[in-house]
Amino acid sequence: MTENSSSTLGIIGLGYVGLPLAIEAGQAGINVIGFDVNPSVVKAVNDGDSHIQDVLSVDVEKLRKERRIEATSDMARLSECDVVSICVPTPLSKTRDPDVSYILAASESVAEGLHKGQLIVLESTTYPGTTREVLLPTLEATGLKVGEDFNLCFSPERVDPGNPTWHTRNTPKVIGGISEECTKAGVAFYSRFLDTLVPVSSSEVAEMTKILENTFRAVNIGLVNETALIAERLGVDVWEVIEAANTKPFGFMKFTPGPGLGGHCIPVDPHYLSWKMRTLNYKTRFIELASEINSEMPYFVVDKVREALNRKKMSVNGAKILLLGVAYKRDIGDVRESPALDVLKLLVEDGAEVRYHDPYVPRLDEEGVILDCVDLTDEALRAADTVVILTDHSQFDYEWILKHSSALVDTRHATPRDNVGPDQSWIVKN
Ligand code: SAJ
Repeated sequence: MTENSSSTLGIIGLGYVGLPLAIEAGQAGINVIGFDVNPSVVKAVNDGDSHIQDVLSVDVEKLRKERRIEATSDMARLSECDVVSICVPTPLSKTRDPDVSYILAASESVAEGLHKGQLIVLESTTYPGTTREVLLPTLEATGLKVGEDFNLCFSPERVDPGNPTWHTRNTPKVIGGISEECTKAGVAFYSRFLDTLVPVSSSEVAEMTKILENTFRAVNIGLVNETALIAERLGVDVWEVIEAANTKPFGFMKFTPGPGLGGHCIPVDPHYLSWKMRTLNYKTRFIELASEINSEMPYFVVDKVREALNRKKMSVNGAKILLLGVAYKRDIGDVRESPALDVLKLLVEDGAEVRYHDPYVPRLDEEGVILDCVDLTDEALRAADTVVILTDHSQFDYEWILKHSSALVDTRHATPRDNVGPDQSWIVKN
């Protein structure tokens, strides 16, 4: 089933993981049916439009015209697919526990249409054991047997939104099955349109690989944020320290401090492992500590704003503050878990009049924050009692921003500065 070119790939979830995967498979001559519960996403794909920043509409339209790709909300059509890739969100619940409801819903839909010869692959980041403990029972409840009637694997997505170099096709793809037969089927299929496959011995190894990758980032970002808090107290410029450490040609990997940890992966995924280990009576100390420090950074930024205003004999209450960048990282428009939202809420709570400009975010409507983007003009900069750089978008003219701001807090070391004195580590002008 995975050998002939007529095979059909079903992708559940046409987000920043599912849509790029659909394009790569379609361009390799595989027929793709995209499944999404969001009618506007389904319509966009069927109109030949892309709703994902890293995917060009022209690529969607070309595949649509070639009848290589279509989208639907009708999950019954999963039975038409030889391979199904599940790319649904894995958020945290309100109590910071894994919310695998999307994975459950998807696996139930897959089970309804499960038939002999199908390959099912879970790509959503989750705790080790999910594929075997959650998906497998749901699928085998149909009476079909894994490894004989169908194959089941885990293969973590490794999409880095906005990355100009690494894309779905050229990023090595780890894949681990419930059995060796499953892994072989997964490798055979994905090798048809991805450059490098990395088979591992089980779905748990593949699940754990992804969690390690993202925990590695969360912990190192936590380390560098704590280094910033330490440097502050020692009167040392943390950015100078990091640049100097980064000259070490081996054994060091540069991370930079910032306003906090954003995105729907790094702040979230490690907590899937924490939760799993709590059920096994083990405390994942590095994950908890990193989360504690990373969550402290928005408060640190607000303290810097307060300090900048204080130097002008002003209080936060009543101050006009302009935030530059609200996306969780540069050159994208995603605001999920963005620390900018925490900074904004804290400043508003203290009575500040907050406005924002972000070229990628025309309107903020997230976590109870509703604001329209203001134009970035020299008047807007001058009108602010303090300007705060929260996201270092490449298109900002930092010299011009520095020139027209009466006070400037830079949380990303984006503005050119002549001296690297510790008092300029964060407040670069006031
Ligand atoms: N951040 C820092 N300091 C750093 C690096 C990042 O404060 O040195 C912040 C960012 O500003 C952002 C957050 O951490 O708010 C996450 O940044 P990220 O660069 O990890 O970006 P994500 O979450 O979009 O994508 C990551 C992928 N990024 C990289 O590998 C560079 C990758 O780990 C995963 O493929 C992806 O999460 C995922 O989907 O799991």
